[in-house]
Order: sequence, then structure tokens, then C-alpha cells
Amino acid sequence: MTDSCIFCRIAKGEIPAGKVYEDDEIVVFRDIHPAAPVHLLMIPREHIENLMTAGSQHETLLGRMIALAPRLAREQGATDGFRIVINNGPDGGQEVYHLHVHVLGGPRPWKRF
Ligand code: DGP
Repeated sequence: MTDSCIFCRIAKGEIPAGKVYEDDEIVVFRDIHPAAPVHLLMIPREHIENLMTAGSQHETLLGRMIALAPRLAREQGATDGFRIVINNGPDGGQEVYHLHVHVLGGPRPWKRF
């Protein structure tokens, strides 16, 4: 947890964020600027900057996040498929430096992605 990290604060419940799922390791909430009818962000509670700083100790956690995506996408209305995006670092277009998985779905067209 870092006090200056917006996603750490969302995970702790200090900032409201339209949470749709949480457990002891993972929090999922709606993106504030949705690029598709369904646009979720899945984050680990642990402050990991991105995949470049994740380690082998995070493999199970990362697998759990990916495995959870289909269920949450479907529950939120993405009934005909979805896309997963993970931006990493400056050249990856990452804006928030707390690892997050974008889950995008719903009827096209979408704004971007
Ligand atoms: P990225 O470029 O991959 O780092 O995407 C960051 C995303 O986070 C972007 O789509 C907007 C979203 N976001 C940023 N701040 C907040 C916030 O305070 N609340 C919510 N719900 N989403 C946020």
C-alpha cells in the first residue's frame, strides 16, 4: 500500500469506485472513463507497479485475475466476448502505476482499445 496510489486507496475503500467484486487478493471496479459498454479494472490488493516489476511469487495471483475475468465480464453484461488489456510502462501507455487488467466488452463499436 502506498498513500499516494489511487488504486491502493480504492482497494482500501477510501475512495468510492463502483466495485463489482473483491476478495482477499483482488478488487474489481468500473473504469472511470469507460471505453466500452463494460469496462472493468481488476487490481491486486498488493501494490505491484506492473508486469515488469511482478515476480514469480505473483504467478498464482495473476492467474487468478485472468481466470476471474470471464465470469465478471459476463455478469456485468459482456455476454458475447471481451478483451483484456494490461498496459505496462511509458511505452505501454500505462497511466496508473498499480498493476491493473482492463476487461472490455459489450456491443461494439467501442471508443478505443
Ligand atoms: P492505464 O492507462 O492502463 O494506466 O489505465 C488507467 C485507467 O484507470 C484509465 O482507463 C482510467 C482509470 N482510472 C484512473 N483513475 C481512476 C479512478 O480514480 N477511479 C476509477 N474507477 N478509474 C480510474
